[in-house]
Amino acid sequence: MSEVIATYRLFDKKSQFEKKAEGIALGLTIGSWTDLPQLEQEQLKNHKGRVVSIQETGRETENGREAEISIAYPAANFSADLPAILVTVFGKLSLDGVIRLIDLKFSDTLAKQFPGPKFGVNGIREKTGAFNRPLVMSIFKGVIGRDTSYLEKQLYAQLKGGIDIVKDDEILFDNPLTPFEERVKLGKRVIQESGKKALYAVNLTGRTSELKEKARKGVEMGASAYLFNVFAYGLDVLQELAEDPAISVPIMAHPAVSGAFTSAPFHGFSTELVLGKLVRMAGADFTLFPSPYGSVALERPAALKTAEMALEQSIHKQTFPVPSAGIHPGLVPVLYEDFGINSIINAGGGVHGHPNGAEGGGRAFRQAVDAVVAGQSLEEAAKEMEDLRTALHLWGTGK
Ligand code: 1AE
Repeated sequence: MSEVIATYRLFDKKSQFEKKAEGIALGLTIGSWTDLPQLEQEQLKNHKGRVVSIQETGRETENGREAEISIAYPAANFSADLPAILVTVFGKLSLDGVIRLIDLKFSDTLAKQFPGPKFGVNGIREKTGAFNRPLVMSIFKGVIGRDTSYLEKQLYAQLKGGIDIVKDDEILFDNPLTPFEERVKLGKRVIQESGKKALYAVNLTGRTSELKEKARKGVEMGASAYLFNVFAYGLDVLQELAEDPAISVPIMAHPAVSGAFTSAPFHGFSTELVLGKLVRMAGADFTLFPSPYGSVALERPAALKTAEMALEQSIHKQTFPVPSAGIHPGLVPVLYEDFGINSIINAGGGVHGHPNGAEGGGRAFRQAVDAVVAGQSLEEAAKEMEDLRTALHLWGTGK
């Protein structure tokens, strides 16, 4: 049967989890807060939610005992889109006390209705020509208030330093000094002139109704990738973009705003569900999320699970995990150990803050990556590599 199984973490002072689970299974499908005498058997059979499992975790909190409960919702109840599914499984329920949605499992027939990434990990490796190592990505910093000549200089420097992918900062919107179209044209020209197989992810911004047309036009003008603030717009907007055959470039999902509904421990959505599983289903080729050790840190288990969900076996292509924020070359060994070869090392300040500029910053990252992949310590590699040595001197090594 086509269905989605939602797993929740919830609490009860009296441990009446069966009653609670049955209440949710009925209340979010054919029931209400009070008995409905007119309910028909046929309705019950085809549309009622089903309690799949109830597991007490043994943890006791001020909210009562903790349990994880799973409920299956028949696909017959909703249209095959994320807005309908999220409202079904966590609509009013998200407002109803201490409860967190930690996972959604989609039956294959339902999952097939979602696009997944157009390119995925393998496609991005093909596009950048970077194999057998984590990729290196950098973020334009200090661009607001500057014009395209600054952007151009910085882009050259980053590519010369060996960066595989450059992205706009998520806070760079369409503006008179660096308009979207100019950034697209400049990116195409500079990448061509550099002779590299790099990508430049331009921030796709503006009103929702204008995004598709803007993205299509950008592709015609030579855009090689897009950054997208998916949580300010909604997952379905990402899906619309990803499904459009004319928007034939990779899309990078930025986590901005997601903390508003993932950060509270007992409410909202789990980080891994949103930043790992759902952005992948909706079509993101990359998912950015805070690493466990940078300036905006995510708890390590959540960061690891996010990467796991982006890469795990599924009918969809893999989404590249991009643990980010406050990353410098000294963190490359721990990033490699935690996230492995199929991940992207991403830095803004850690590239542009390098004393040898963005070019030296890019080189320092590439030197760090080459060292860890070869099983060499950063200290050892730094003896020969000046840019890496400078970076380690400035920011140190480790967490
Ligand atoms: C979690 C996203 C990180 C991001 O977008 C960003 O701009 C990071 O900048 P840095 O590396 O912390 O300077």
